[in-house]
Amino acid sequence: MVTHRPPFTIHHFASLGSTNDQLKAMAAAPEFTCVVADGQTAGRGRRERTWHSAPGDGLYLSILFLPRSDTSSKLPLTGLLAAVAVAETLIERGVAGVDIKWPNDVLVNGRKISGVLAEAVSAGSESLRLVLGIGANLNHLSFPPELSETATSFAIETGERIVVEEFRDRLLEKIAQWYELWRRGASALIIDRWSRLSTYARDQRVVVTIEDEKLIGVTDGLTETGALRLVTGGDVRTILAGEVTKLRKRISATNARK
Ligand code: BT5
Repeated sequence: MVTHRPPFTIHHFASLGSTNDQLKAMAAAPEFTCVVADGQTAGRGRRERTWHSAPGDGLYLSILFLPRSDTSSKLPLTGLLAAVAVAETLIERGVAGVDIKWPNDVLVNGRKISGVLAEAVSAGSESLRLVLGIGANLNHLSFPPELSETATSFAIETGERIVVEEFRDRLLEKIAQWYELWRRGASALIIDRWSRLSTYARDQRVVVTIEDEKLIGVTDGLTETGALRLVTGGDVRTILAGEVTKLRKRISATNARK
């Protein structure tokens, strides 16, 4: 079934392996094509991790963007803006305790409710093909044992159910607004909004795991391309990719430099 929600055209499926894979296979799809499935049998996270995709309970959505190829250094900001849009939609629907963990995880009271998988699939001469996949736990009342301590859902947090399409459409409106700002080069606005929504942005003691390396430091904001600045000892490291975990209490990055 195809639904139009300008600028988006949504292709709905009852079940797919992965909405990202389906959209990638639609080679001639125009910008703003979306793929949504009620359930996924092979939902993917980053680095070939799996995304638990219980049928009917969550939003499993992929969006195609065709940004100009000279914007490639700013591509990480599209993941950040997706997380911002998810966080805003949750807050608007009355969810308390919403946070964003760098770069794109949305948490509620410390548990993950949404994740983003951004994949740049090919570089043409003038535009890139970017598939932005978003998974959000909405009406789940429980999770498999391996996620029971770390995952949450809209229903668990609020005690209420939400119509998946209603959440999807509001989220898409917000993504369209933020993407338009991104396209116009308003990176600072996105970073500012992200930083206001995230307790990880500044003065947070964290351990960052990059492959086999572990860095302990204090967060000190994002660069203009969305990388995380980490103060470790006297150095400031720019983290492009890695797993961030909070360590106890917050201290100021200024003190961490001393
Ligand atoms: C992500 O990866 O968080 C990106 C998830 C993107 C899923 C969407 S659904 C639509 C589209 N189609 C796809 O195939 N994927 C996208 P990552 O940061 O690597 O986190 C994955 C980890 O989160 C797993 O290893 C689990 O620990 C945990 N996890 C898996 N499923 C979860 C869920 N439903 N809720 C909370 N945590 C989950």
